[in-house]
Amino acid sequence: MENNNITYINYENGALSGANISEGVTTIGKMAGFFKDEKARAAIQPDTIAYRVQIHSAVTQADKPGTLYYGVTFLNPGMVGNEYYMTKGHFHQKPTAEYYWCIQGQGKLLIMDKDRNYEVIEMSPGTLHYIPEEYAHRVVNTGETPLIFGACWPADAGHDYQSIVNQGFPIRMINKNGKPVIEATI
Ligand code: PAN
Ligand code: ZN
Repeated sequence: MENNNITYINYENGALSGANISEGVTTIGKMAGFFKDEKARAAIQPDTIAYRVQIHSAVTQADKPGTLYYGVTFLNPGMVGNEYYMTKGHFHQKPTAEYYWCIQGQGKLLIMDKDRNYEVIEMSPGTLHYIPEEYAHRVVNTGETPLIFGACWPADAGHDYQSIVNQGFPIRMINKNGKPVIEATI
């Protein structure tokens, strides 16, 4: 029996239910400028869901230092041209670290510092990732099933998407002969 004040985590698929949950949806239509092949992106039905994020918030004031958010992202499998579905990616406005952990699926975590030094890190069920402060982070689903990952970050971090729109990441994950390969961004 569910108690109204309790939040539950489904340990199979990461889904949250119960109290204090909100959900955000990012469609392919909202991702103009993020993929290499903008023509291919624009040709996809704009309400096609790239990913959903459930957020648990017990925070009454979002910019209060010391508070936390907990989120779970459900990143669908799919391609835009030959590029895998991915999250937009962002820097935190305040230099704050974040934990990611993979619950289901297969993919890559891309991180990049201000000097555009980057790393490509394997994500598979059970992998835990500490994203240092001042590193942009993006997740790419290179598998054929949803990539589901949890996250926990300071509620006052803020999200800077504009730097990513302007400069992108130095690399992209491309499907070449059925395998994910790293391609340098020109
Ligand atoms: C995550 C991300 C989530 C969606 O909760 O916000 O995976 O990715 P984008 O925000 O890049 O669209 C997180 O990193 N929070 O800080
Ligand atoms: Zn973040």
